[in-house]
This record gives sequence, C-alpha cells and structure tokens, in this order.
Amino acid sequence: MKKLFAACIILAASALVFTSCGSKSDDSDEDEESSSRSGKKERVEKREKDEDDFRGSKKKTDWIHGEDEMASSAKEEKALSEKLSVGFSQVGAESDWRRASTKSIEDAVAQRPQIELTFSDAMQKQENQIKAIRSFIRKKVDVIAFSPVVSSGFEGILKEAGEAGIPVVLVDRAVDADPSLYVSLVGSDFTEEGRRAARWLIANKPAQDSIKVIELSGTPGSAPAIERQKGFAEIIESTPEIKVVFSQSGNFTRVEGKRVMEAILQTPEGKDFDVLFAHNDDMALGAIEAIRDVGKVPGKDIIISVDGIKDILKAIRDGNANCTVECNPLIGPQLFDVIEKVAKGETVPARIPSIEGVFDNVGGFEVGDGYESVKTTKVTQDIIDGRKY
Ligand code: GYE
Repeated sequence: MKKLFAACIILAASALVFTSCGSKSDDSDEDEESSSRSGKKERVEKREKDEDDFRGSKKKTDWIHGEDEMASSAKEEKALSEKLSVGFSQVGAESDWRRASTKSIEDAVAQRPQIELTFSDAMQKQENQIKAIRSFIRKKVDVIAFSPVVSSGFEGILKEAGEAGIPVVLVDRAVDADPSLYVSLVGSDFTEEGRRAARWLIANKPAQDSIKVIELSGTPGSAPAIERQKGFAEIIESTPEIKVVFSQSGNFTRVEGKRVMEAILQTPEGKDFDVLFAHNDDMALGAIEAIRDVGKVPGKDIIISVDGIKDILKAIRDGNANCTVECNPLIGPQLFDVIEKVAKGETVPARIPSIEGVFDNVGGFEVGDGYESVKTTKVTQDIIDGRKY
C-alpha cells in the first residue's frame, strides 16, 4: 500500500490530476446511485458534481501542487465544467515500454487542457485495476480507459461501466470479453509481432539440424504473452528443426528475465540453447546479463525480442542482441483522439492498430505477412539517438 501510495504521489507530481490511488476507502461506497447519464441534463448535473469532486481532489493534492483551490473565478468554473473527465488505469511500471507509454499519456494530457485525467497504477495486479475502474465509475467520469494486466476476468467490471453508461476504451492489451462491452482497442497486433520474430529467425537461422529456442514469456495470462507466443509458434511450425525447449515467464521485467535465464542456463538442455526469444526487450536484457554471468558471449546465440527500446537498440548495435520487433508505446495522442470522439458520441473503429517496424543488425529482411511488406531496418546511431524510450 505504501508503495502504491508512493507511485501515486510521483504521478501526481508529474502534473496529472490525481484523484485515485485505488485505496480501500475509495472503493467502499460502490453502490452509490448509478445513472444512465444519457440525457444532456444528467450530463450537466454530472459535470457539476465532477467539478465538486475535482475541487475536492485538488484539495487533497494541494500540498503537492501548492495551489489555492478557493481562488477559482467564475471563468475558471466554466472552464472546469467543460472538462472531459477520463479515468485511466495503467498496468504498472514493469518495463521501459510501460514507462514510455505512461509518459506518452501524460504528455498528451498536458497538450489537452480540456482533459481531466484520473490516473491509477495497478502495479501489475488485476485486483488493483478492478478497484480503480470501480472508483472511476463511482466518480462518474466521462470515459474510462485501461490497459488490462491480464485478458480474463474483466467482464463483470465492464458490465458495471456499461450499466453506468460510461464508455470504455482499451489501450494496448485486449480482454477476453464480449466486444460489445468496450468501444475500441487502441494498440498493437501482438500475434503479428510474434510472427515477425519467427520470420526473422527463419531467415537468419543457423544451418544445423536442431535449433533449440528458449522462450521468455511475458506476464502469464496477458494478451501480449498469449499472442506473441501464438504468432511465433504458428510460423516456426513449418520449420521442424526449430524447437522451443523452454518456455518460462519473466513477467516482462529485467530482474525476472535474468533470474529465469540463470536457472535455465543451469540445465543441460538450456546450456546449449541456440536462440532466445523474449516477449519483451527488458527480459532479453536481463537474460543477456545472465548469459554473461555464466561466461558465455551474448550475441553468439541469436537473441530476438519485442518492443524496440533504446537499450536493446544499443545491444543490437554492440552485437549483443540481434533483432527487436517494434511495439509502439507512444499511443497517448492516438488514445485521446479516440476518447474525445467517443465522448462526442462519434463512431470509432473497434480496433485501432499502431504502426510498427522491425530493427536488426542486418537490414532489408522481409518480415511482413505477404500482404503488407515490412522490411527490417538496420540499427544505426541516428536511430538510437532518435528513440524516445
Ligand atoms: O511489450 C512490455 C510491457 O503490453 C505491449 O507490456 C505491452 C507489453 C510490452 O510490459 O514491455
């Protein structure tokens, strides 16, 4: 709880209007009146109430912002009443990708004064996320957005949001629930990312009869872990010499990636691996440390991962890793475009994909799906310098 509170403070300090830490007291009065909020009058009433909530929450964080909430003039009152309140529940801060995604959301909000964001960090726990979403419903925000920690188990809370008339936009990860329970999913195609990783491997595989792959998978039950594994398996299926000999979760973090790899490297099968496929760069970077620690040379075996963070691009440049399939975390602007449309009642596509490439130490390999051509980009210093995360 302390940690969670600390995370909340950090986020609040970075200029977000922070009104929920998913704390117990925040969630105790869930049966507050649920409103349909369809009519204009209700909307206005709700906004007026939001205004009060907003001022109330501001009071709570006053010592951080050093603002005088009593100073709001009639003009400011009006501006507040026109705000669009959004509740966003983030997975956590487990990877560089995730931190870049949070930053992108903060930056997008900073550009849009009309957005009043309530940000909550789930610290990789679904229960925290459900609590946060419930508190957004209670607050009667205009739109709820969240990046689900895992795929299953969200039906109930999505139904609660639906009953309260609050549209939900999914960010980055999908849920295993009736699609009518949310309006759109803004994010990457993880299955295709897994396929791209496998296509790259097939194009660059060592000439030997048996190729042993270690797979470091992401958070169990999360959409990127399930789908990257599926896409990778689908493509290597037709190349019988490629075999996944270990598939273990490193929970998308560097620390766990390293720990799991250390254990695998102690097994006879793991010791002689040929390829590491990590579901994200952070786990690959942890594994590279583990490989070094046992006196092996990273880069001798093939290392492929997903995300495209600066640190892995450097590792590719230095010959310590081979390929990263890009997954774009900078979806803040795209997300708030969608949210604003949804709030206006406009129709938005059910699926909004991010545009992504693939980086390696060679360049020019075709890793597309046969319909769309995707050629790998060789990592250069300019690319590393231009990377924001
Ligand atoms: O690949 C990983 C992160 O959901 C796409 O989550 C995201 C994944 C990303 O922690 O680094």
